[in-house]
Amino acid sequence: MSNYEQMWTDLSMDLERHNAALAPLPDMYQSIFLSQKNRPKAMSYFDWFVSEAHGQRIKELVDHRAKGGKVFGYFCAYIPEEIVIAADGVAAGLCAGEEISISTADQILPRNTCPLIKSAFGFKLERSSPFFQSSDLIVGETTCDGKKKTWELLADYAPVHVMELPQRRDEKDKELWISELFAFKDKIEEVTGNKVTEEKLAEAISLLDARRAALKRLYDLRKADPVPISGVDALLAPQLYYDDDPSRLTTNINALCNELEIRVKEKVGVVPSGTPRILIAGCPMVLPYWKVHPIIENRGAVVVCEESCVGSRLLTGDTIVKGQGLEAQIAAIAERQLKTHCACFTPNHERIEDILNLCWEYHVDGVVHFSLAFCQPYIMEAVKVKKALEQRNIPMLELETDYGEGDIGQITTRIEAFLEMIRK
Ligand code: BJ8
Repeated sequence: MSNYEQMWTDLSMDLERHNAALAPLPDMYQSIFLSQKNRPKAMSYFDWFVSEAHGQRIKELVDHRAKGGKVFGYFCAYIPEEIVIAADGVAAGLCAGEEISISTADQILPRNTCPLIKSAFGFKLERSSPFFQSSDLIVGETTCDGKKKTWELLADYAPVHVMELPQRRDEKDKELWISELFAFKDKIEEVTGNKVTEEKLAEAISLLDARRAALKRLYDLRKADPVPISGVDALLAPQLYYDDDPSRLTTNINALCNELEIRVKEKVGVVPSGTPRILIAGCPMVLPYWKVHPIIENRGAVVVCEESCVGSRLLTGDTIVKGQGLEAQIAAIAERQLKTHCACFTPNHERIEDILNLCWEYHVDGVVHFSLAFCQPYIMEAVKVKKALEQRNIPMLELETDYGEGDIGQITTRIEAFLEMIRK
């Protein structure tokens, strides 16, 4: 990584803070990922990407900008990457998954703010994220209250564009979202100086449909018993979704799936058939947040699916364009996106149905509902999720946690008790 110090300096980064953020990762990666037995060979690409996320990937963004291209930093599955790509821009998921920057954010943000928001805000404040430092524009959205108010504060430190995401899914809400997509297109055209044409948008739509299809293939393979890949390895694919080059990631997810298909055919699993199968539902686990999966998987269970925006909520299918022109394309993007059932919507019975379906499709023995601390939408929606699961006799463990290590002992004890109960 030291080869990149000049690049990070040129991005006006605080190298000391950045090095402190990176320092624990190699050991953590070794103990969580590389020490696993029987890993698919194709995971080597994911290992490479994680090791080069702040190196080679940032160099790609720097090179893109040197040629006049623009980079758009974002956090949410609702940000339409298709439009960015159609204007020859790059969308880059911003750093928001580490505890180290939280103390900096705490100097400004209220204590009861979720760690995802605090981590991101702190990274921007202390200039320790190369993704933030490479972004020409940060794209926010009106989802939870914490994010909504953070964009206002963040605008003092970087240019921000906020998309107004409706909180319901009626016709008038869909119209509002379509108008927001058009406003976003105008903004992207203004920043890049490039026109979003029907041809370019069609290309971008098929590029991202292909990436979604590859991820769906991977998730479908996790339905097998025995399951051919550990949950923690599989989690890397949706984590990279926000940061990697879409075409390269699609190729590498498909290469992984080719290998897993052989395993499934030959009934080769990472754990024996009959191992308790866990669905994790709730808040996104953004790179490099790997706190919960290893606790579950080191205790004789396996995570077979994540119902999350770093998981199955990305699997909204193909973008079905009915008709000609940008209007039809943008309406199709909106239609597809609104299948992402975020807890910021109300009512949100669709998400409960999704979770029930996933339990059935993935032959799940128990659900761990994962909420980040102070995330009102997911913490409150857990009440309804639990009730629906109880009616179907599916056990659920409710976890509310943060990015720190302070509660690992307590979480481990609760997960052990939960798995014990499932095994009886
Ligand atoms: S579409 S889930 S990616 S908003 S954890 S910041 S909700 S207080 S992340 Fe999300 Fe888009 Fe929805 Fe998906 Fe707020 Fe909760 Fe924090 Fe959250």
